[in-house]
Amino acid sequence: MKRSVSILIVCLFIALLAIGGLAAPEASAAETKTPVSINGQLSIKGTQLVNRDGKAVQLKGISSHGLQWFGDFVNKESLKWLRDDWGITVFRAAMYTADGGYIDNPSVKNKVKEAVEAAKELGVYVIIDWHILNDGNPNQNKEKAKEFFEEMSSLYGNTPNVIYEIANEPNGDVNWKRDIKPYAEEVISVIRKHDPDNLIIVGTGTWSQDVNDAADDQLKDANVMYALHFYAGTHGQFLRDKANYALSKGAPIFVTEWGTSDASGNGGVFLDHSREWLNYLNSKNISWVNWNLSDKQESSSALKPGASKTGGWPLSDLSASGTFVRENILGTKDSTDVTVRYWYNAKNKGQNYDCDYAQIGCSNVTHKFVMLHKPKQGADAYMELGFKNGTLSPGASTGDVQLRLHNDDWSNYAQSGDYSFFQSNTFKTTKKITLYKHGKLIWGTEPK
Ligand code: DCB
Repeated sequence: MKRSVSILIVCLFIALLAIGGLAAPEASAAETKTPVSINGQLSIKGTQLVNRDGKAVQLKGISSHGLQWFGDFVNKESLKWLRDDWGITVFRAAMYTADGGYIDNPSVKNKVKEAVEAAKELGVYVIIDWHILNDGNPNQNKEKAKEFFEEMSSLYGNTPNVIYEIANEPNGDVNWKRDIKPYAEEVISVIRKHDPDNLIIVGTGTWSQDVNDAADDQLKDANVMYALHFYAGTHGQFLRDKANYALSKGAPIFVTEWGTSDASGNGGVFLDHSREWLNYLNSKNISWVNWNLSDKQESSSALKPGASKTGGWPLSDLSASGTFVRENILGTKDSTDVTVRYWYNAKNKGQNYDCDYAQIGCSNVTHKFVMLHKPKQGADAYMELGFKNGTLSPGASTGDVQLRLHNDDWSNYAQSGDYSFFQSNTFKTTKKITLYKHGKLIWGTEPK
């Protein structure tokens, strides 16, 4: 008897290689090749972020939650894990100013320094975020901001890793021309005394949605970008229209914060809307940072409550948001080398493969059989599929792939005990068929 195997791969992970996608460190050369060693000093060309060679780069990463509450998740170990297992190229240290943050508790600044030191050692970019929120007018604590950025730029002015974000989300009765721009000019001039070239990102009105206002009245500095923030459950096409307008006026945009949730940080998650946004950002090569790295019980948090504070997270410790964000950081590193494993018992018999039908064409599906030296639960072998000549956009599907396997001697399989086997006439999502990117597990659970 032959066995039939049908696999439909809905692939969130594999996006087209965006022009100028950021090269990722290779595992074998992790000591020497890092996002910063590859790209060096960043700057702006037109509206595009570019590396030291003038090549377009798109940074992707995650933000801390408020450091005064969830600072424990920010350390060298967690950042290393995020670099190596998630593929982040940028990390954001969100230092709230109000709500028990820096103004009342200046020592939270030490967490920022710890994050920057870790980022330097690990070769990732790091955003120092002056996280105004309830204090919606940045002028409220302008002198404190100048003092803070004076110190940061003195310390890190010649470190290419550092990016300054000088006003997270102006909101309330604030206006670009009257309030935000004059504030930015003062803070920028303080930073530029010590740091001539690192990026400075300036928040915009309405919780950093009014990039159109900034675009109409831009700052003079050559390496300034404007913050655009969105929450997928709340903000849609109207906000992408504002972004398009800003770009058309030559204003560079950096999404230093976005969430899969609604604008409260909770609700949802809204993954279809998130996908629409990420497709848009990727199409424009706009860098992005997701909110947030914490285990808070709210949907925008990447980790489930109680997750480790020092990385090492198994996929089962990631929330729906964290899973989605990791996949979208990893998946767009590049478009090649996706493999799938079907785990089963071959009992040392020679294995044969036939492809009956694949929507993408059987000739584009490759296979190999791998016998395990040490059998696992429900598997002494796996069949690995690979794919040729194609890419999948996030959310796209390979379509149906129908295969048959048979033993050399045509004997029966006892397939009910096989790890990846499930009895079903229709497609179902299974975590027991595993998916890999460059040999690294990105979906499912391997047998023990
Ligand atoms: C921004 C803030 C960020 C906030 C998220 C989600 O605020 F920059 O600090 O994070 O977006 O609201 C949330 C945390 C919660 C925490 C709360 C207060 O996830 O755990 O309790 O901050 O510290 C936005 C963004 C957009 C809009 C409103 C806010 N909006 N907001 O479009 O209306 O009011 O915080």
